[in-house]
Amino acid sequence: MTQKLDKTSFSKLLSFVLRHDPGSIGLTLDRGGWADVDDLLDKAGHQITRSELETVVQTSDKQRFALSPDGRRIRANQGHSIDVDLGLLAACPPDVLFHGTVQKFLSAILEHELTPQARHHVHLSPDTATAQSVGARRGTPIVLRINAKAMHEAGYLFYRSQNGVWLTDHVPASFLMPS
Ligand code: HQG
Repeated sequence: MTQKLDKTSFSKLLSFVLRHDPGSIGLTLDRGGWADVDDLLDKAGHQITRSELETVVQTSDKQRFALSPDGRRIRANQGHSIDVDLGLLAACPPDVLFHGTVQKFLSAILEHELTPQARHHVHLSPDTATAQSVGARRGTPIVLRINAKAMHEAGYLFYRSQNGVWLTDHVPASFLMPS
């Protein structure tokens, strides 16, 4: 009998497979990071139905996933460590963006820069509340303020993912603003 997964567990499985390791279930993504939905459901062992998958996509608190307009393909909106090209266009960021982190990373960040670590980009939030919750995943959150306007004017590129996360390659410490 096929084992069923609750929606949170399936969302975590989806994040892992679509962002980090599609090969773990024998799935292949195209260059844009898209997977065939039927293939995904099949390779995930039919632990979830198509309509449950659609509910996971629609109700994901951070809108982590997108279905193609015809509903036949799915991809993660951001957060990848594998090499995909989301086709995002550079955009003009708000004047200030925020990054949630924790104390143990602070000295490395302040001495050097914010770096993407395992992901493609540094993830920046448009508001402090979101940055707080990002940092809180790791402990007591520290919210850094980034002078995105100055970075943009200096030629740094910014991208806005489909779910409203701002992405950039790195943030030199000189663009961090006092909070
Ligand atoms: C830190 C979640 C040492 C950085 C969230 C962060 C977000 C450094 C960690 C999304 C550093 C990387 C991304 C440096 C940065 N030295 N540490 N030079 N530069 N760091 O998870 O931004 O739920 O890759 O501060 O909500 O925490 O997955 O990035 O603490 O939107 O959809 O290195 O992931 O979304 O951690 O989170 P991450 P993040 P999902």
